[in-house]
Amino acid sequence: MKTLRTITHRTLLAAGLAVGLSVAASASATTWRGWNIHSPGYPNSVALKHFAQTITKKTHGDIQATVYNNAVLGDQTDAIQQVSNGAINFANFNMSPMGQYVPKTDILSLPYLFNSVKQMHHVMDGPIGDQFAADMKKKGLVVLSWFDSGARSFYNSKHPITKPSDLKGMKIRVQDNDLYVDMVEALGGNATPMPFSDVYQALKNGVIDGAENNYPSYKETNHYEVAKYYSEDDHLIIPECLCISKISWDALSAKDQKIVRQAAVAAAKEQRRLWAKDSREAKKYVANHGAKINKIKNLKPFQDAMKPVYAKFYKAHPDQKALVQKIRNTQ
Ligand code: GTR
Repeated sequence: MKTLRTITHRTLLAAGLAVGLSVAASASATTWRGWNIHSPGYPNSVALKHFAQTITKKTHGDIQATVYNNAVLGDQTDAIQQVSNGAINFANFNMSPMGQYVPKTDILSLPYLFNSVKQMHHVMDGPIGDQFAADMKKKGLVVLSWFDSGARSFYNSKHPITKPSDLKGMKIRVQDNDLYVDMVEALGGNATPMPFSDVYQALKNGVIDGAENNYPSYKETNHYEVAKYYSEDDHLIIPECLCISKISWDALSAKDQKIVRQAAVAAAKEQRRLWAKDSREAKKYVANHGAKINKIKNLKPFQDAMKPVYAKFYKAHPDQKALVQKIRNTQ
């Protein structure tokens, strides 16, 4: 859970960074701060760094863009608001917590919505993705491109999961979105929403029994050390966005908007390429360092268990049923 100390610490740090930067930048240059949850070397971090460097280079230093890694500017939910209100200029966000801020994107957090990563890309790179971007723009976030984040599965410190009842009674960390609470409860577990950076300690201290994520994050966070059973149920294939604050975007000339957009498209291309490689390598790495991986062959019981999650979602958003169908029909 987010403590007051964490918020105060991060807010002060963010303010300090902002002051330091405005002193360092030349009088006429615009300083841009970018939020990133990951550590240097992670596929997203590498692509974001090149995005920032390209902008600085191609605007001949008129925009001095810098990425702040490891969520030092705040946790993801805070950062979404900060980009929206212009306190942070750009960011790479996972679409999971976005649903709380832009409800029309919540549909992306429905378990087993997509049947493959490839299909997710087709959807997000087409008119449906454009519609999500339009909804986000109304909330102050301009989507420039879509990143990959593979498929997420459950992992825990107790035993392998092969059927939904194996999750019974387990305390599972989820991201900040009510749909994930419904999802874990539908499987018989207890969902505990908490920021990404707190999960390792919580697993280590036994405050939670498990969490869920993709291989690159499972490796990056060292969660495999304290929750070694990784069971591939692929319950969530969720995209990520590279976005810029609408306030920053509107302040740009048409020429600079073109530079920024092109840099973002190139960043997504690079991120997806690095992602595919890193996912394979991360899986091998964790397996060689003690993780016990099992692929769940029969996903039907997991998919069937999600029926109440969908029913509740449709009750709250009857208009979204057609969109679910449209997404599923996009191959
Ligand atoms: C990662 C994702 C992060 C964050 C994290 C989490 O896979 O890239 O943006 O959403 O998962 O679980 O909090």
